[in-house]
Amino acid sequence: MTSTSVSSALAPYGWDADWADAFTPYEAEGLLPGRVVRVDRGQCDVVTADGPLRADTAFVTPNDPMRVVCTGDWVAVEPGGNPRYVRAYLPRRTAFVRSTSSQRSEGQILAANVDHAVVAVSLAVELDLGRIERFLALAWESGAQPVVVLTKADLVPDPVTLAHLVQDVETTAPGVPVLTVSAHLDEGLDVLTSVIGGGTSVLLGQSGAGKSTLANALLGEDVMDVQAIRDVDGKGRHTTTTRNLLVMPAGGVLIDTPGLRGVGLFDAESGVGQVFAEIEELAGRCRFHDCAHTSEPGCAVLAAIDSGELPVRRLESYRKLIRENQRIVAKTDARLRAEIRRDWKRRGAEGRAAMEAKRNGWR
Ligand SMILES: Nc1nc2c(ncn2[C@@H]2O[C@H](COP(=O)(O)OP(=O)(O)OP(=O)(O)O)[C@@H](O)[C@H]2O)c(=O)[nH]1
Ligand SMILES: [Mg+2]
Ligand SMILES: [Zn+2]
Repeated sequence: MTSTSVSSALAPYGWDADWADAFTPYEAEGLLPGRVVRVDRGQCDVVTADGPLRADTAFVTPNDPMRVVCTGDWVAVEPGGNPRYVRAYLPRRTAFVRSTSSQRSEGQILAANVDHAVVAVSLAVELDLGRIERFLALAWESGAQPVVVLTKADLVPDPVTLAHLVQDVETTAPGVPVLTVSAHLDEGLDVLTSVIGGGTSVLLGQSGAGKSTLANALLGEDVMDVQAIRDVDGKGRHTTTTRNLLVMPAGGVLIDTPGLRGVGLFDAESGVGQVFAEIEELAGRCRFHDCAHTSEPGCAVLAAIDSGELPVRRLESYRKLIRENQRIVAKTDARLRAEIRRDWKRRGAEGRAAMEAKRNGWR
């Protein structure tokens, strides 16, 4: 297998010169490069230039939830063997991590090497701005560019109502594009197609938000399972159970994920800061640099609340997420956190600059 045929086979999956560079030492060992399209219980499906194959992850997953190979990872796989093992994964550029619901707060990596974190929010149910903020904090923290997609727009036929909902989400998500789509009416899909056309995107959101329906609509064929939910109560049934990575016909790669009931923050301080960028900006103008924005004189945050510029809900939500994050950080082993972040933190900043440039292009 020559490197040219490897790159032409894997380019649609996002393989580029930097990945090829990172892979060089493994190539010398005769290992195959591939991208993980699905993981389940110690096994993963990997797409390689030789075609799809199944490999065992025991070799790279030593009982540590943070070192688990996940969908989107680029890996070095043994060319044969039964079982065939994944021998290493390449340093991640980005990773979407949440804390697990367990009492011992551990991180769980949901997707790796993602450029756009697409948060799907159903318009069939009342908007939960706090939940959107939570998803966005993790999305920013991942190093990917967040995008909010309001799904099932056909259920809000009144354009004025729809515009208000979009505006509510926009004020909740500074710096984040907010799109509306209807998979059923085939509306808004073209804009989303162009957003996800470059790089890898992950679809995140609650069960029943319409992620798989959207993935199918973008793909133009029914690959992901979709299940009718009980009317419009928004309670999905967790139809998608494993993450799946799909190559889109117009370019780009899309990872569908199973709906998340809760997304706990995991060491997401800078992500929280980005979600509440306007509050952090205001805080910079408070008279005291350690202002707690409670009753201090010269507090720019309180002034913005008084003038109606900043909703009280936003400030409360900001405080809540900051506190939650501090609790998680206090409970988690510092070495482990450092390890998780090491790989993609620096690259995330570079990636964001590039994506910002691109975003300005299509907006
Ligand atoms: N009215 C309307 N319903 C939609 C639309 N897109 C999806 N739905 C419905 O929403 C329900 C859930 O859709 P899914 O695509 O399975 O949701 P999901 O986010 O993948 O759910 P999980 O896999 O459980 O996380 C299904 O009944 C879909 O038919 C849409 O554009 N309009
Ligand atoms: Mg699904
Ligand atoms: Zn203040």
